[in-house]
Amino acid sequence: MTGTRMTGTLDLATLRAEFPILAERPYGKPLVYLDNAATTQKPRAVIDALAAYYEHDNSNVHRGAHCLAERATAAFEDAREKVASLINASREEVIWTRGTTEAINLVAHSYGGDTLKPGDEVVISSLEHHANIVPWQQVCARTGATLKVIPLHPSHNGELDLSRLEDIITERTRILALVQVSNALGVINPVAALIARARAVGAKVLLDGAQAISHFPVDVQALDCDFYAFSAHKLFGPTGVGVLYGRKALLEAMPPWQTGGEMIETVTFEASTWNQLPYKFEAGTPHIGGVIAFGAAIDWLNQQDRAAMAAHEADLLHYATEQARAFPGLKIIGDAPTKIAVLSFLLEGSHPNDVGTLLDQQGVAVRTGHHCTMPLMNALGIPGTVRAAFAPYNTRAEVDQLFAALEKVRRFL
Ligand code: C6P
Repeated sequence: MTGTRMTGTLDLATLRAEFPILAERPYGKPLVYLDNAATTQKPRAVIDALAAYYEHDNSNVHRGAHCLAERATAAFEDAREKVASLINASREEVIWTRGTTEAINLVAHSYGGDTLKPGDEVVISSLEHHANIVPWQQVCARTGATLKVIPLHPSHNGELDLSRLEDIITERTRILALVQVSNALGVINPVAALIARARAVGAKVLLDGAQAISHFPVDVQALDCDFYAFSAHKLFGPTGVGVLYGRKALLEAMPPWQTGGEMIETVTFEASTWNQLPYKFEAGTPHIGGVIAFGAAIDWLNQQDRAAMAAHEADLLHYATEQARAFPGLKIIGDAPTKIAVLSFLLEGSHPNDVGTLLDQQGVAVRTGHHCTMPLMNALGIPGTVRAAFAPYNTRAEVDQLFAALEKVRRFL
């Protein structure tokens, strides 16, 4: 098959065949899907698991006195166990949310809202997605705490400037909320050094793992973080499902965030008491089918050779970066040495949105704009970028198609 080949133990033709959407032909052209940092495509196993839940088991969880409810509850809780073992946590430490955004809001409003005081500081970085900025702004405004930002390295290659870290993360720092991998540029942050500094001053650490989780194994114990947030839809699972990992002792001490059914132990008109973990943080009916299908995504992932996938992604990044460097008028934004397979760039004299539209017309799907990182774009002094984000099912032939399409864009613009 054109554009597919074996890389290491990765059989790309077989892998691609598992993703039905890759056979789509937008505008009659073969789909070249390079918007994987926004959401990955779903393998057949995940699509089938979602349909099977609605066809065979559809029921509410934890409350029905019937067989369907038991099956749905068992599959729902099974998925929690799968996440727990994926990230090396215990099941009570895995809270279902709607996504990374909701997971971070939970920590900001529950932990931050309950513990921050005037004089306290929350530290984030210049690379953060809005989801890891706005909740902290809100909670700082409410509690009187101050938000501080680790700046970009002056080279503007997308790395952080750690030269003044000891002045930024200080005895007053209560929370370090940090993106593990930048969605806009693909840069991998040196989280171990940053977490070590946070630990030295007694601060708690939240990692935004939205982009990291799909590119390398995550072990929350080895990372030594207190909270870890990610979304199922960036890890081959459905939208509307996310995970908050929290250290058990912290989750136990935190007040509930959203309240209502399921998260209570007892309710009277005067007062209520809370359910045990993890249910204390899971008010209302969750996205049951989505959670179960995410369990199928983890099963699918566990059957893959993740090392071969990572090697293939590294090859795609290297191959794409070489072509980008040779391409007239193309400037890579965030050309740092440690990156996931994301190529963010600008074409001289063209607005990223125009480039995106013209690529789309040739079947090449990328994301353009500020990537929900407006402060980062401001710091770099640019309106946005064109972002090609690769997944294991992408091929070198697709990289060639991207650059062939870009050549047409360059001539046109
Ligand atoms: N980034 C992108 O195209 P949600 O929307 O809750 O699933 O994830 C939010 C989020 C938080 N942090 C990071 C680092 C992210 O990359 C994202 C989502 C997508 O880059 C959509 S904006």
